[in-house]
Amino acid sequence: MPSYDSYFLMKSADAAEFARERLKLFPAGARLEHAEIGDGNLNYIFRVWDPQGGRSVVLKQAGGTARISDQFKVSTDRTRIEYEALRIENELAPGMVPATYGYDPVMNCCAMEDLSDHVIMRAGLLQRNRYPRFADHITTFMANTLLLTTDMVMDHKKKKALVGSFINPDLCEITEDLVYTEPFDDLRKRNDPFPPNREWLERRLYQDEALRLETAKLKLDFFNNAQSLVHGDLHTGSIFVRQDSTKVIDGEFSFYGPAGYDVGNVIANLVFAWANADTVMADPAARGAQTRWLEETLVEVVEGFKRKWKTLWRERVAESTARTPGFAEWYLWRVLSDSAGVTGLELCRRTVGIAHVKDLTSIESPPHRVRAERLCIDMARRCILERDRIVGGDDYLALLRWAAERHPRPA
Ligand code: SR1
Ligand code: MG
Repeated sequence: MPSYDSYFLMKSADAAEFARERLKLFPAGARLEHAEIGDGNLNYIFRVWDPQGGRSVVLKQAGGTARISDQFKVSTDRTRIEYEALRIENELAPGMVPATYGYDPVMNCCAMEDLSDHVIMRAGLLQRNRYPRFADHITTFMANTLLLTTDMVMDHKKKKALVGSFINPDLCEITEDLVYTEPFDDLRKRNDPFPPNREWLERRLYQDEALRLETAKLKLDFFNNAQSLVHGDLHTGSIFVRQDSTKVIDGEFSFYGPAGYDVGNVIANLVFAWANADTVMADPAARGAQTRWLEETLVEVVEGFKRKWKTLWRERVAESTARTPGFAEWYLWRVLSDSAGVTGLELCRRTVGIAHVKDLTSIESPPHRVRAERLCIDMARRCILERDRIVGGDDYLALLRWAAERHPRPA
């Protein structure tokens, strides 16, 4: 039996024993079942359950390189960061993240609630499910975690201490490279465009100097703007859903950064779901119902976020200078502009870069995938270039409709 006194990458049997013997999550002698269930880019995820007692837990362990590629050397400290972020998020937005059961700094492993009764939102959307509570839940999560961790609300020294404990250089570097740099300059030659779109993407992304200038400005903001404790990877693969429940997972990218980073990720991933549904669904009535729900959700994500942000601002902001007339409006406008910019960045990087989304890659017919990708990219470009004017849900809807019309569905 391993002692768990020095780090090694566990198999699922080790994880079961670790949960029982080290974390004491099961009675001594419990006969546990176990499986490795991870399919993400970075970590190893184990489900451990006790068929007799009925309890089940999930363990997440970090390895020294990413699962997607050994090129990414990533500090195992990310598990501590995720664990601490989960505890803060559970305080600020109760019930919107899995409960935590323990963290072990030697094995770089944390234990949390098993959410097997939920599905990953991206998969659920690709099965054409709809989640009526999602917009309400995710806007509560974002408004609460993003505004309540700023200097506008927090004691400034406590906030600075949090900034320090969430310094996350390796994971930020992944984002700086994959989101802010390589979609617009394939300097490491690791982009992975869909071949029929390769030249079109090169012209649209690598050869447009005005676009590249704006992405450089956005990257500066990501480097420097320690505004809020952001989740840092809030796409639909990081969200578990049920009809009545939403749970945000996978917080290892958390750090103090621009609040708009999370909002833009949610918006962009709803656009991917829309592009898939509008391109792939053959039956007009079913397609209309799915795309309408996605449009309403997108609008409500933006408008609900603004509404909840403004309410919280009135109730919770303590910084005296924030009461200066015009400041509250200016501050929210900056967050919305960043959100629009990040929406564009996320749409670009998931299309051209190494870390794709199934919404696009699962489209089997080449002309259909070409169409879905092009509409995402044309919308993305305007989100980046015109971000200061994109302030409401209807602005996104207008851009989505404009891009879809430019690229009609293939017959
Ligand atoms: C090397 S990790 C690639 C991507 O997977 C994660 O989920 C993040 O989105 C990251 O950019
Ligand atoms: Mg993830």
